[in-house]
Amino acid sequence: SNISIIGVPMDLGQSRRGVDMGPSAMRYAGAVERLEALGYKLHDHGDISITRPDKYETGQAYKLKNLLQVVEANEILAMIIDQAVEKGNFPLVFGGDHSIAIGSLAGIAKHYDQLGVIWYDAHGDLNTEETSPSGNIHGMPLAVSLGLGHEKLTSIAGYTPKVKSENIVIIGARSLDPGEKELIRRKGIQVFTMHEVDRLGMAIVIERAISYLKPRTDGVHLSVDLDGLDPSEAPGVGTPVIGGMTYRESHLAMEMLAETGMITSAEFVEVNPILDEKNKTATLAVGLMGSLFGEKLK
Ligand code: DIR
Ligand code: MN
Ligand code: MN
Ligand code: MN
Repeated sequence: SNISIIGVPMDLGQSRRGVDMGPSAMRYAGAVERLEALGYKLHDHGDISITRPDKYETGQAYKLKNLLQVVEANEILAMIIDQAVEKGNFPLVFGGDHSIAIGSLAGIAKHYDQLGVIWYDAHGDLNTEETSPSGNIHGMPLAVSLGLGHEKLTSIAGYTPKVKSENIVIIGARSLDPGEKELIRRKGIQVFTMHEVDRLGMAIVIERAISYLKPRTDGVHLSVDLDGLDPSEAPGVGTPVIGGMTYRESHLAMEMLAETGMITSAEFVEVNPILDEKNKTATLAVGLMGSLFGEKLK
């Protein structure tokens, strides 16, 4: 089968520069060769071009940082992904900060009646303009995809919502803002925090995620924020949170998902080579891609 790779070299959805280099760091770490070695045919769409905000612009026009540039990038990404899915390819997106999940889901979700989402992240990314403590759009993509938040974001690709709250599973959360917790409770979103990962073990967490999503979805998008892993193993991220998932737990998760064959698209985001140690985090991400695409099964 075919994989469409799309790089999104954008760091405008958060405040620390450097995640815009994520796609080249993952390519440099051998992503394309790794997947080709597994027998996939790769279509590398290259990186989409990002409009830099005018640095002489006086003040922010919106509370949300770089809103117009983030919207533009996500509209383009959604279009490219839409075409990739149309062709029957597996879309694999290299971020970029996590705000690019807005465009990924916008491009994918129109092809499914019940798209599932697995959100592997230290954070919930469920903030809206009202609840966000930072104004950073990378803390909002899951809320936006549920149809909540700024209209310029929710209307990307011309329809809303992209996903339903009952089709979402969050894994690895350990830093949730008050508004996010409220939304999780109100919508009954399935969350396996680090407490559940510790208590149940990753194998059972993934088994439960699979048995929850399998009967209710017709495709599942996997969104991997590298800050879901512990910063000791994935130091090259903008917003590290202590106490994360290990290298081994993460590989187990990817391998178990590979066995089910239920993942239909994926993205790896928030790799920041400037904060990294010798490209360790991008290399880790590429290893996880190997497991997700069935290295163990070959
Ligand atoms: C925080 C941080 N919840 C915010 N979010 C991050 O700014 O909304 N997401 N780092 O990945
Ligand atoms: Mn995130
Ligand atoms: Mn749909
Ligand atoms: Mn995160």
